[in-house]
Amino acid sequence: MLSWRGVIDAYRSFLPVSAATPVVTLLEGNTPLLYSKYLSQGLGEPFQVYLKYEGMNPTGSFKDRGMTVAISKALEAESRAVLCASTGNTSASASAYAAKAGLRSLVLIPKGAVAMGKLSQALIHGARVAAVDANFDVCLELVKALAQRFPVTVVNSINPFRIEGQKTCSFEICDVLGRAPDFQLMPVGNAGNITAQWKGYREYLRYGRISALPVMLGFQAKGAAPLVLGRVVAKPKTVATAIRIGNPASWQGAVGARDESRGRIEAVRDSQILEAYRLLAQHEGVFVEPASAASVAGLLMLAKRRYFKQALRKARGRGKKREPILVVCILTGHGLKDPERAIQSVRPIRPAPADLGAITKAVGLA
Ligand code: AN7
Repeated sequence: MLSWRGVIDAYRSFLPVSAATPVVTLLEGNTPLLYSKYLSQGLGEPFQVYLKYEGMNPTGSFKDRGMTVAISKALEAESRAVLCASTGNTSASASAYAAKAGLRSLVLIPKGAVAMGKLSQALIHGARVAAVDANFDVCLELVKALAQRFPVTVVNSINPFRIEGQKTCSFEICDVLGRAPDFQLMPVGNAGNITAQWKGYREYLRYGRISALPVMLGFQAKGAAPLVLGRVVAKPKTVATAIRIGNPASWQGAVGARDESRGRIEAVRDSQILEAYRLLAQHEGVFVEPASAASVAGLLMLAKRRYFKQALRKARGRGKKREPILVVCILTGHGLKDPERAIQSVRPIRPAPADLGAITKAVGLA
């Protein structure tokens, strides 16, 4: 088998690159698509649930797919510095790819609201990080203002090359399944990813790689759900810091994906997010960050409301054959990004003296 050489190499004909583009890659993409027996059994026949584990990308999140394209194009354009606002993962990815490309990386983060793992990545990759006394949405406005005054390349998803790269996630899903899933579930924050993946599916349809499109189901945290409410949220709140965003940049893209696919964007409570977070770790052996668990929280919520049964009945009514119903949940980021949250989310560790009786009790054997 030929070795994997990153998403630009794998999907070059779908991406805005030429022979002149210097490819900056950390061999992102080609992430696992895991079959979940537990979640499949929960939905029942003929549903099959798969988990697209994007935390397995080089910097631990899906952002790397967009960043390889954005940084390669920045280098091609002879940019010297890249700039982003971030709830963490974008800054981690931008800083790593900028380091590889020899570009400076400048980062604005909302002070006190970025998980430690992500912050450590931006810092160790050499970014100049400003912790701003404001939320993500304000940071993104400041980034736009800086970019008007200085010759820096913005690598937030308002940079169209980010969207182009991120659509490769849907390509991979189709390539592995042999068709598009019937339903795709994903967290939504700044809404670049749902915009990108919907674009990917539509392109695969246009080029005849698939013959039908998925229903797109996006999930925001209840305290940060502007797309569900239909209005900007001034003070977004959620334990899922990655998606603590009140005014998504790709608002129209998300609404387009929802409406064109006859999907939904719904809100899940923090308690549902944390329940799905533990479930994935304890039943699937998959450690994700809280924001990523929103897709599985959404799956469980919609299943409880019998949403999938209704959709199935409608599909069958349209005369579809008796074949499996494929459901894909995107797990956007790795759990190691936010180890503090993991430790707070389970039973505390038991201290014990080095004594056989005491440790027998401590590990629950007596
Ligand atoms: C793990 O890093 O916005 O809806 O600045 O890190 O495309 O924004 C991160 C977002 C989901 C939401 N899951 O994706 C940032 C940032 C994880 C994330 C999202 C993010 P979008």
